[in-house]
Amino acid sequence: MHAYLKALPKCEHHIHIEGALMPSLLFDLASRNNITLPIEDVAYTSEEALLDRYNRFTSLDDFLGYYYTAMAVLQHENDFEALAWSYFKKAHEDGVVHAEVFFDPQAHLERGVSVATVIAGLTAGRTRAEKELNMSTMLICCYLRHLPQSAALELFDSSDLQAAITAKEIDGVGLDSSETPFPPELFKDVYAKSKSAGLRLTAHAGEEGPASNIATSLFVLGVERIDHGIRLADDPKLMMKVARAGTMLSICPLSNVRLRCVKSVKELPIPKFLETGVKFSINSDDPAYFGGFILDNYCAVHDEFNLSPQQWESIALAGINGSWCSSARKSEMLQLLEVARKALPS
Ligand code: ES4
Ligand code: ZN
Repeated sequence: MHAYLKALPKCEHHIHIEGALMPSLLFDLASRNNITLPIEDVAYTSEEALLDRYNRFTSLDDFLGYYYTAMAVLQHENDFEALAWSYFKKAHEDGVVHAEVFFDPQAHLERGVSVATVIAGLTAGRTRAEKELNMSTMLICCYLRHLPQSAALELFDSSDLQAAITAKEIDGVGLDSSETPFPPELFKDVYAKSKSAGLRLTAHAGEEGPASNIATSLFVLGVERIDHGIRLADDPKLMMKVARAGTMLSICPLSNVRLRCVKSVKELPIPKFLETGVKFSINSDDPAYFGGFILDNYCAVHDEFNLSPQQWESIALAGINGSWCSSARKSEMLQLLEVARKALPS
């Protein structure tokens, strides 16, 4: 089944490009860019020590500390291109045919790296992936919820972001970082502006926070997709509503385990979502930090729930239909799905 899962044409909708920064590239860029990582933290003494620390996150905030610290090594356009390319190469090996990639411009702006630099590097990586790997890719700009909405509005209004929107280098916006203290409704205005600019909308909700954050993301922010959303199962009425509307969740199993949102993959409401007809895709979130890329996440779900090939096909199909690419690209991916189905040993 693992070979079948690898061969399935997969769409990734929940990958933070900064979360794909493997310790090897992190140390490499630190030395190239003369960046000193915090010497008081023994985790930064070697790749093994760092990976070991990544294995022991106590919460979303504990992880976010490492995630924001590591970004210090990303300084130049080339660094962002190298990071994006390293992710696309690995995703391609895992059978990803379409990737919608998050990035956190505010976390780079704070360090004096311009939005134009970040987007130029990521766009170069995408161009290469589309040409050399035949992957379709999109870019989703995330607002950081631990910063005030005024900062998100400032980013939205900046000439760099406006230029990227005009150049169609950005396809949508998301909302990430620490969820519990910063509910979705705080970002109502910047979401309304983003929608008016023709951007697609999604938001992290129901990861560490309650199901009510899923409802406010849908009905106050007007998102068409929910990132994580595992707490949806706590509210059966809302779950039925989401199922009927066909709204897709982008679920990240290994992330949820590593950040202690659930004790194990077994606790994830995946069978319930399948039963109720809630659409979802399976994703890696921050693969450098959570012990696996997308295929590892597919395999972890299979090992726990032993899904049938038909169920896997329905998950891959939901991922294609829930993507933000053109219908022409969706048709190509549906054909690839048909090829994978025919190759399935009966
Ligand atoms: C994130 Cl796992 C997760 N949750 C919220 N915000 C994030 N940013 C990067 N990874
Ligand atoms: Zn995420």
